[in-house]
Amino acid sequence: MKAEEKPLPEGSLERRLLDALTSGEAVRTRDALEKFRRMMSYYKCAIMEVETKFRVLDEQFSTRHERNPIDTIKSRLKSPESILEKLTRKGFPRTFASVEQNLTDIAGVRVICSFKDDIYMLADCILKQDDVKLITAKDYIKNPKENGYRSLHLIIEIPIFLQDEKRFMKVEVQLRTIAMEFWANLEHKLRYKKNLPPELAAATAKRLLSCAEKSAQLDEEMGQIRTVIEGV
Ligand code: 0O2
Repeated sequence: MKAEEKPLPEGSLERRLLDALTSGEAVRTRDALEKFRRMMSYYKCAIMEVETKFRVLDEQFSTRHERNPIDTIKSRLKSPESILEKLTRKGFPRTFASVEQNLTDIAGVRVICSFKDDIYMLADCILKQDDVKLITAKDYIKNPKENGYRSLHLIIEIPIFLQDEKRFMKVEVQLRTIAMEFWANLEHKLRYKKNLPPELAAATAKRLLSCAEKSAQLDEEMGQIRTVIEGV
């Protein structure tokens, strides 16, 4: 025999939870969460597409020229907190449409190469592909940031093919050498050290700038040595 269902006592935690979950606001929250998950999954698919493009190029170079231009590929989806922080900081509306229109770095793919020349060679190969559209390019290798930061940044748009639709997604591609990655990771740590005394922060930034320059010289020289070795 089915036990008779007792109504939850007014004001009890269970009752309040049930009311909250069935309220209009909760339904809106659930819908928004579902929409957010779907949007992020499209960006995840875009990351997969871009990673594959780079892996295919690396594989082809490995068989054709017996070398791998890519050392590592690192990818990330921007966190919900960073998305909200960036929308607020830039004064954009905090809506789904605004994320897709205004933010170009929800999906990020970082391609790390041993040699600087391979960065430009890979960027060229990717941009020649007929399903890749270049939105913007920032060459922080030819024009390093004041703090010494170097990398080639491309914002590209690529199609992803879903069950019943094709969507165009933007992906930020950062191409850099192992030395540039090493430097950027250390500099990133400095940026988030908020309790560093100002004099020490300034001195460290100066040392980092000097390291960036030495590191760029090392990249240059290693590239020249490779050209000599491969030319023999
Ligand atoms: P995360 O966690 O890596 O995503 P904006 O993104 O609006 O602040 P902008 O001009 O759109 O700036 O982008 P920009 O300058 O092309 O660079 C964006 C990303 O490049 C950063 O993302 C970093 O990953 C990297 N980057 C740029 N400048 C520096 C730098 O001086 N030092 C280091 N370590 N990384 C840098 P996020 O969103 O800051 O972080």
